[in-house]
Amino acid sequence: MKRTVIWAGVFAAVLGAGGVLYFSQPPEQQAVQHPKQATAEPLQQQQKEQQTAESFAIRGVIEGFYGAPWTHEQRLAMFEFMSRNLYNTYVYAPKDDPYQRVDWALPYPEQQAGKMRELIQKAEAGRLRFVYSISPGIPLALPNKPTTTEMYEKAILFSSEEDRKRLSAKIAQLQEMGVKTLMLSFDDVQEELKDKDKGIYGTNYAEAHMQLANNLLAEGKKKDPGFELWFAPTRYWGVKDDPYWQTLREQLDPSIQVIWTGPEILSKKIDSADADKVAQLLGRKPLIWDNYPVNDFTYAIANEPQLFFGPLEARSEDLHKHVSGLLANPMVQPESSKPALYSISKYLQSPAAYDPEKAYVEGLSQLQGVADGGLFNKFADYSRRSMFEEDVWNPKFKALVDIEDEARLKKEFEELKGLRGALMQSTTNKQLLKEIDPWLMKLSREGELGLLTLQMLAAAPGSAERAKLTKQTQAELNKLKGEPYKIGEEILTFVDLSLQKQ
Ligand code: LTM
Repeated sequence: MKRTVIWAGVFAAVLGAGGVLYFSQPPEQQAVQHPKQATAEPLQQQQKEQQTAESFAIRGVIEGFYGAPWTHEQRLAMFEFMSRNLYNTYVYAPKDDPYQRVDWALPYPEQQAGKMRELIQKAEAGRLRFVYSISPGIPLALPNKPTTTEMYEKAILFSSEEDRKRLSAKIAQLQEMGVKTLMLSFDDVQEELKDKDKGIYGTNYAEAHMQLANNLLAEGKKKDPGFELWFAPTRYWGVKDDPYWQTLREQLDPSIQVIWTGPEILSKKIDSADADKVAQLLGRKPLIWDNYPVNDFTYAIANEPQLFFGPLEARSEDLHKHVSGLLANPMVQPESSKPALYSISKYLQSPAAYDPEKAYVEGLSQLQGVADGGLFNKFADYSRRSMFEEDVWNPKFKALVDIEDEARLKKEFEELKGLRGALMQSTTNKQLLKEIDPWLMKLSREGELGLLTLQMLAAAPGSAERAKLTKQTQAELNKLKGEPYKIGEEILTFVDLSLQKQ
């Protein structure tokens, strides 16, 4: 299979922790149990208590994006958020942390090991299973990041005893730090082996992957019988069989969880029928790696950075019965990810009762340090475009345009113009403000452009005034269209349409 780089096709239960618990109450009363104070009970036992027949068994967040990894403090804040919202799994997989990818063979120096230990302890105290992902393959080249000779040389040589020992030593260090579940990740690695390995495995790199995974599972279990291995295959999307999947289902130990991103890498829709087909092909229920609300590709591929505030959509309401769980890959911006992650937590707790719009509104209201929710919602309402709805308009704005309510449009644009200043004054969540600032600036300028457009429309057709304002509006529109941060596209479309009314 030939694959063009990146995030491959973009261009182109457990019942894990011990099984689902069925309660005797009717489903509507089967609310997922809220976390108690950490107790001496083992984590798996505590997690079982939060499980119902109506929820996904694994409810996770995977820090799996390209770009600056979250800081230690951001992760701790995310753990609190996750525990509050009944997630039970966090996967450490930042693509740009060298220790988990390019420098997989290097042990953590003592200071970083200390931080990692703290992270693992805090996760467990919050009833979160901590999963560490390690990715020793040859990284795939990205549009802005070629695979260098150094990266190639550092990648694992599967047939080298020395390399296998270095990997085992790294995993032993992780186990000593408290890692009980390891994810061996071969997503976004090259689909070929180093020359020396080719002599042993030929071109069947899948076989090399499976053997390594099975050996690591056996080794890990020797140290800790409770050790689990998860696996990110090189072919991690789609619903059709493929030689890699064939090797996987024939050779990979059946206890190993295998991740799948759905029919696509960025899947607009994930349904139970597809999950069933994939379960057959993988020889086990897949563990969904859901690429929402991740936004790394908006930087690297589209070069139009975008924030995704909208709720999760288009996942089947009985999907929890067909997969082992779901891990959401968030945005580079941790605070801004929380509204979408809130919606995902609602879906994971009770997919049949999930209401995206309700979850969207609630998710925004849960943001900490936002004194004026109305102002923030105004911002978020212009950040609703995503793979789910690529051309959707903010419905409140659309209503004003449809009824041609000039006075209210003017008010809206005035509010947008002043939005940045108003939010800066009323919001104490500085991290959130810092994250959204480039988009906030653009939206405020779109507000100004909206006002200019109304002025233009008010000038008499054919007049010199109208001609002057038209020129100014067009120039400002071109400028804003040329700027990378993407928000409020519907305003730009409105301006475009207004210019055509000459
Ligand atoms: O999705 C997977 C398994 N791998 C990568 C992610 O690391 C990346 O964040 C997303 C979105 O760009 N796409 C991938 O292919």
